[in-house]
Amino acid sequence: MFEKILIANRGEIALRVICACKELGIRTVAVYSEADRNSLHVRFADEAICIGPAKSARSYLNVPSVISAAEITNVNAIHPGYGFLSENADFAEVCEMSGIRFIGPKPAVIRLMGSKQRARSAVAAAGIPVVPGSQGILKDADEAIQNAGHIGYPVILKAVAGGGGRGMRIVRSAEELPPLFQQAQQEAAASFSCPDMYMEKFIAAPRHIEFQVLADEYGHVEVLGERECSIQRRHQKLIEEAPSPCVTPELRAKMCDLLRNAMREVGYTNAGTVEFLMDEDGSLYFIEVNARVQVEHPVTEFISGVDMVKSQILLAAGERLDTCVPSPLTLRGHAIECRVNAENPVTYTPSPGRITAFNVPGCVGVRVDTAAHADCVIPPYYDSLLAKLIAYGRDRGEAIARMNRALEMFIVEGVDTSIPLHQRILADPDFLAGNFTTDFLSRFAANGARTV
Ligand code: MV4
Repeated sequence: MFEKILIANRGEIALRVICACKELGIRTVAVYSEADRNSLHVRFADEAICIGPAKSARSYLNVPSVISAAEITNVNAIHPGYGFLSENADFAEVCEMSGIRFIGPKPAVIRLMGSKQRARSAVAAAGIPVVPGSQGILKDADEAIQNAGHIGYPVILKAVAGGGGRGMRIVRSAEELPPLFQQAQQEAAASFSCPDMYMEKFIAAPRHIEFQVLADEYGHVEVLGERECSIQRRHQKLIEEAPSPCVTPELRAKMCDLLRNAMREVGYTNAGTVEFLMDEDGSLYFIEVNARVQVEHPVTEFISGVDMVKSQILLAAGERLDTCVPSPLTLRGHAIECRVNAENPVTYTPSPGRITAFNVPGCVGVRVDTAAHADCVIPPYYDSLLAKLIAYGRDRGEAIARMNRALEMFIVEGVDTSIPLHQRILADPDFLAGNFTTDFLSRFAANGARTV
């Protein structure tokens, strides 16, 4: 087992990884930017090293700085958390070349999943249903028009290196394709230094459902069920739950079976998430794989009883899957996560600043993952996630009741937060009925329900 791990991240996820290390008896090294000098991850790690100025490009994203910190402190492994360097195949490769285990999939698999087009063909070849679309990279607008003719409009152009919705364009006819193709290419080149495009049939108002995978290095794969992530805006999730209210036990069993085989075939190891869109008929179509632990992993931890971050560490150290996941695996109850952001509730713009009062709710079935505390400062340089509030119950109703109670007892003063928005969503009849798609929040806002 590893003796010492460096955590290449900040905020709540850095604390989450420190917790897992402490329980495994592993010593920890925190890295921090000049803006995070007084953060809790610095306080709770056994050692801490400053890796640069506030801007993440010069600190948390700076590969030489992170690797130097790892070498100076002589760690055995690096946990990248989510965001930052977590899906950077080059970084994972540099770690391995420096004799430091990267806690995640192998560099070649991270690279495969980073190309949305290659990932799509790999999982399709392994038996996973994908959205009907183009094969390979689209050479130019003419080739795109040809493909769209076969697929049928509307189609969606996507950046091969994409993610987060950038470099995407919906196309409704051949006439409007050439300018949209050019725009999408330009955006992709600017955002990802790669202009390559592919195309899929556009699924209008889908649900976003993702399956959690854990795999060891000996061909064992387990799927810890799915999460429902349709409550989002501008590609930022706001509420996630497990299980999804619209996945039947039969569909879940079928998908888990398909995914166990497919992920073994592509050589996937460690933790990963396979994202699907569900159309109005209830069919699931693969869109991409996230080769990291996700923000919303606690809802899966609640229903599975599996500590996913501990599992990541054990699997990276070469342990077998059965040391992490009980066999047979049982999924039980229902969990919901509200992402409490430091943001203006009307404009959704970040609301950094000093927290003057802070009360964290608790009681049965409630978990709060946060690095914030009274009198701490939320810096403007990073994402606006202030806390993750997660509630568990025997069923969805009990989880929602506990979440409502916890939101009421969550006091944050000094910065604006999304707590009031969460309270309104949790009172919405469509949300309560489990009746929503990825456009729920934009409709919610348009209905005037957002006025504070
Ligand atoms: C789609 C789609 C409709 N049809 N693909 C957005 C981000 C990227 N990860 C995939 N995305 C989408 N791909 C097809 N073929 C609609 C979206 C999409 C979306 C997906 C998941 C969650 C929220 C979304 C919001 C807008 C668009």
